[in-house]
Amino acid sequence: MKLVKFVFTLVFIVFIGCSSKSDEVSEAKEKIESQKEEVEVPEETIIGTVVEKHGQLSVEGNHMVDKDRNPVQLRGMSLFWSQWMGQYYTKETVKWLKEDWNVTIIRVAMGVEDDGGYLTNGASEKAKVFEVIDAAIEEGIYVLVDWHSHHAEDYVGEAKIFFAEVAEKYGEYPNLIYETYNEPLDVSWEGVLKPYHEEVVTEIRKYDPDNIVVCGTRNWSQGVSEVIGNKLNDPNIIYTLHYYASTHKEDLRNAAQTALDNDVPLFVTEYGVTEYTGDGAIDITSVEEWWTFLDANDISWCNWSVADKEENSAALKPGASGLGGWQESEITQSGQMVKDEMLEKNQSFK
Ligand code: IDC
Repeated sequence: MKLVKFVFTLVFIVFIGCSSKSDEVSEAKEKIESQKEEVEVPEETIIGTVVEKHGQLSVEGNHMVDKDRNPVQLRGMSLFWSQWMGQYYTKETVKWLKEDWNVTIIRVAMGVEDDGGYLTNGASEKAKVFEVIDAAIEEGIYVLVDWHSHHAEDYVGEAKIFFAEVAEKYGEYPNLIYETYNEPLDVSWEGVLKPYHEEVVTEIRKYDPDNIVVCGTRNWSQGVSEVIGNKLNDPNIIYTLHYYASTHKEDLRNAAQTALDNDVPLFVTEYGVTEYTGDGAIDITSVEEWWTFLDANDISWCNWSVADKEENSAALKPGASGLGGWQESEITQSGQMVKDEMLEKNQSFK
């Protein structure tokens, strides 16, 4: 709307400038009023990008807020492990997901210790991840940079080098959100995870003072209760909650609610509509219960995953192109449910 107002002000000034007579001025005013009708933007479509609208994100209490300090909820897709599904780490996929699926955020999952990941193939994996970050900035969506590890405390040096490089290269863009550890196993928050995150956050903050960092919690990022009264000492940290709807239900939501009630902000950086294996049944009722809970608490989410693997959490059927353009026949049940949810609930940015 600001843009529209600005355009009319300009037109108005030009008219005033051309005429010194008051009747001409009032004629001009009438003309402006009549033109206003024609270019009014429909309420449901926002001109610009989601990042132009919300800008710099930060944390207030248990909420992620935008540049105007209003709570903001992002909904988007997670890419699959970078080393195993690199064909979707493209600018075309990012553009298609934004334009056709309404994503407001994309997650890159940098494989670390598993075969072919960052520890053995740093240069090629970084190139894929940077291509997606560049595309997200170009498209004006948020991008979550995930260190997709289950043992990151064993490689803290590598995590620091990687995140320092990302922060130095991209930290000035409000699009960036860091996820320092996808899913720790059964290791102590106090003794291992919190110190790990502190070390990595200190590196990030050397180059990027303010973008949000999301920190993984014990037991596949479900141990959010442990963070209560034991948060990191940085104002812009959110804590990770992961679930797979057919496996995890009310108990985990209750734990999440208790964390929120104790001022622990949460971000669902990954969830699936299937069982925790990434395959198995889709429990539609549970999927809906989770979405209702997340909406009620303005919790942002990314769905696992943009992949064409033969498993039920994959959004695409085998062979779907890495250049986007997917027809309905190439989208799985999971992909279609999640796409419909975003088309219904995310604002449309054109
Ligand atoms: C799964 C993939 C599966 C792959 C496996 C390897 O879906 O194809 O064989 O990784 O470990 C997570 C993880 C995510 C898992 C996913 C499903 O973050 O990497 O992907 N999941 O098991 N946490 C809970 C479930």
